[in-house]
Amino acid sequence: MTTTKIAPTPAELEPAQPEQPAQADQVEETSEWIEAFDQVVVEEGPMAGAQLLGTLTRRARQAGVDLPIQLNTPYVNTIRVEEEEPYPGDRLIERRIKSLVRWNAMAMVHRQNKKDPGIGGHISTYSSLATLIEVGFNHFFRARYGDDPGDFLYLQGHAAPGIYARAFLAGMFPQEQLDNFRHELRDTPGLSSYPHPWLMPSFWRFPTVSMGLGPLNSIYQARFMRYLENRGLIAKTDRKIWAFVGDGETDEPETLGSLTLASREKLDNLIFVINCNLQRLDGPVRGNGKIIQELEAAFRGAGWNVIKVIWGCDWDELLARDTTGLLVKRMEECVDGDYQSFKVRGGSYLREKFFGKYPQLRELVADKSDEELARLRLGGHDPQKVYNAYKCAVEHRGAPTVILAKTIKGYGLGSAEARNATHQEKKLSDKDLALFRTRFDIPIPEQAAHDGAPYRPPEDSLEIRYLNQCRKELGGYILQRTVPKFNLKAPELDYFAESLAGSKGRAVSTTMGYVSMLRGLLKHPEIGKLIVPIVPDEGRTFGMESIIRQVGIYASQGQLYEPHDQEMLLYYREAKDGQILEEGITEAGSMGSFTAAGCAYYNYRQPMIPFFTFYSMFGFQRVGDLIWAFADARGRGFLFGGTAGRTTLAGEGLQHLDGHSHVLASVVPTCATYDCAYVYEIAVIVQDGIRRMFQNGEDRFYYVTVYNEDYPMPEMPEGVAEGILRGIYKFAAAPSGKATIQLFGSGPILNEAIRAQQILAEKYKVQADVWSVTSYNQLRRQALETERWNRLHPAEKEKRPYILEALDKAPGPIIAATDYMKIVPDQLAPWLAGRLVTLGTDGFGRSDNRQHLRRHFEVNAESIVAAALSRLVRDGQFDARKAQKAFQELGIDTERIDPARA
Ligand SMILES: Cc1ncc(C[n+]2csc(CCOP(=O)(O)OP(=O)(O)O)c2C)c(N)n1
Ligand SMILES: [Mg+2]
Repeated sequence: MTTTKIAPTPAELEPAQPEQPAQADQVEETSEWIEAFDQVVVEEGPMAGAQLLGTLTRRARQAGVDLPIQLNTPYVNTIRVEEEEPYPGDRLIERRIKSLVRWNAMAMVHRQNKKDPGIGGHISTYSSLATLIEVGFNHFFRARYGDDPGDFLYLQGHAAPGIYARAFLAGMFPQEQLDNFRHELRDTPGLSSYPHPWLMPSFWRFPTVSMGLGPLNSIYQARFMRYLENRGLIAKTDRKIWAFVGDGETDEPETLGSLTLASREKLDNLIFVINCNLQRLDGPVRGNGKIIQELEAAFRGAGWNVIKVIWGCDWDELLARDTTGLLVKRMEECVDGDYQSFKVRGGSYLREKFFGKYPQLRELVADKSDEELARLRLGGHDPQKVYNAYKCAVEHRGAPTVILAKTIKGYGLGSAEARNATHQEKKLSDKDLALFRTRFDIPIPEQAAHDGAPYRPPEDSLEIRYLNQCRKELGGYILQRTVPKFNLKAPELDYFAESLAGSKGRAVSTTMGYVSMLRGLLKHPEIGKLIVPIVPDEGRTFGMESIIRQVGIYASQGQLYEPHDQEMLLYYREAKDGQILEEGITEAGSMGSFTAAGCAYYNYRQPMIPFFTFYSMFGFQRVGDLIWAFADARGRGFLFGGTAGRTTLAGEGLQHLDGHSHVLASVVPTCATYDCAYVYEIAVIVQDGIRRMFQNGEDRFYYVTVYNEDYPMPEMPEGVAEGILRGIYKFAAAPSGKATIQLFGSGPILNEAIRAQQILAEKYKVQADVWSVTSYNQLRRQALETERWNRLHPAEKEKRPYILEALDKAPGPIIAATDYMKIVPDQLAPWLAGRLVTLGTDGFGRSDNRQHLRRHFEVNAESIVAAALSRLVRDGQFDARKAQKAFQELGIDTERIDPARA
């Protein structure tokens, strides 16, 4: 049997030189080995070839041969031409549709910038992405699986114009809306710059424009889909998550940081498509290397199925005709910076610099004109190649797939094509517009082309009918966000009776109280199964062992080992239908799960109630952008910041003591923030939160801080529920009933305020009321709202903000003490003019115990008393010398360094 040739052997490439016999022998020997190998592959198939190599590799390692780990394949397409299937669609019509989408996407940005210079937008990203998107829309992206919404699309944010242009062709937007791209605040609806569910709630589902968040969230989404399936909450379907990612975007640690989760969990419902146009904003992604090869190694190393789509069909013929192997060699020699120059400088340059390096290659293209060379198509622009890659990806089982598709940034944009500055192009010159119109056959008059007029063929045109028919076959138009009506009823407050009853004198922490409340919620007959507890390797820190035992940790493979602590009551239980998502040490990944769960009500039409509990210092500070995107996505759920406070977490120090997460949380418009002193406060907030988010369907979420200081939890006093929710209630009136001063406290510092109340009364005959302020932020928001109304309605009776309503006639100065920065209470300064004195924990944390930390930061009872007396002195209500004496009694060092600077 004769062997079919796979590629030339070294002997053929480098004929033996008679003067170097040793080297010649080697070349000869290598060629024999290769021929033998080829024979195995041809006669027994590729699997046999792989096995043989595997055996040889093991043998070599045993023999001490130091083999480099090889994660790269040659710089050619992964799918061989012989394996390709013919394209199932009508290429001509699809090209027409794609051209129209291209035109409208470009024209939308061009026109808007002509009309409103500087309004911005991007044209070069979508132009590189068009084929990758169009093949998907026409043949792959499923809109529905039975009653469930279909595939999920995470799209490169700045490719939005192309997505809008397609929606326009599909008849989803009228032309006026297209005319209002980046003009959202006009009389008629506009289009947001990027994918923002908050701004376009019936269109976008996944905010992606902050680079890296889309890929990360898509991985955790794919995992969460499996979680819901394995827990029997949704049907198992063949649904896919498609994440379109920029090659520059892969520089973000979030993009590549969780790849191994996807392979470990065998997420074959996940497909990454990386648009390798070799450029980012400023210039080449890897001018001196090859981003596709780098990513191939990274993804293969992480266990992904990698499909490279580098060369279009035009190159197949060249590769087939090249019997020297020099073409692949040349492809591998060139770096991305070269490839960019080949594109920018055109056909003759390509001939000289690429093919011209070897006479055999120059000869290979001798029959082609420079124009033909310039047009040799890349894989990512070739529907045939893209279709086959998608097909393989969709059919691949047991691992996620990444498609690395080589494209050209600014494809078709004339002089902007592939140039370093292309990312920032907003307008085309008249010449380029004319070229574009001709190249893509846009049937509009020249003047209209110069103005960037949109074009949509008639409804009964071939193009529109084809486009709609494809979508119909795939279940309908996919870019829609709809929110079903749910029949979910929040548990009544009675359900939380245990949390409301107090601890009967036992010293417990709010964290313990919260965890036991969560345990109760998990047992609730209706909503228990909807709760998704998420922890980033801090379960024990928060005392969650009992929950681990109760509902188990989600593990897609179940528990394959016998846990060493199996005999113990609270053993480490992993289960296929486990409910807890124990994410390991990744707050970002946990946010990915929180986002998937918090948006499940529309993505899966199955409301889920996530409780993500984390070290408060590693929340907003570390993953603030993911939280911002969660808000954009209209996510619902509870963030619990544990080990909170700058003085309550003893011993840990500067990087752990959180005195500012409430400042950071306050910036997110849909985040209601609460700093709780007692467990009943948490219960009231959680009960109401479930009611508002999941029963009433409000787009909001919660940030609640809980602490690890143990103290007795009081029973909930009568009539305080509304105050807890709105942000303030009187906790303890002055002993005499007639206060001259008000003390505000939050979290564990409320106890310091209570102690201060006693000291003031007993030692200095000053009567104070004590208030628990659960949320300065909520109070401020309500006050701002009231103030705005007053401002806009000067003729109407002025309304009073809730903070003033709540204080009513409570007299005297207010000393507000918090375990957070002073800016937190200071949010209320505009309404408490002249009355507010704030004590907070500005400055870096220290390692010490609570007593010393509170003295250092001046938030202990003694400091509160001192602040109260000092203020009374200034108001002429207390004798200055007595105050000074009091300072001494209280141990206040008046000359020590300001902790804010210490
Ligand atoms: C976190 C973040 N940093 C910076 C940006 C600004 N930005 C928008 S697009 C872009 C370049 C994107 O390059 P690439 O991912 O390769 O996408 P391409 O446009 O080339 O397809 C940058 C830096 C951003 N959107 N998000
Ligand atoms: Mg790029």
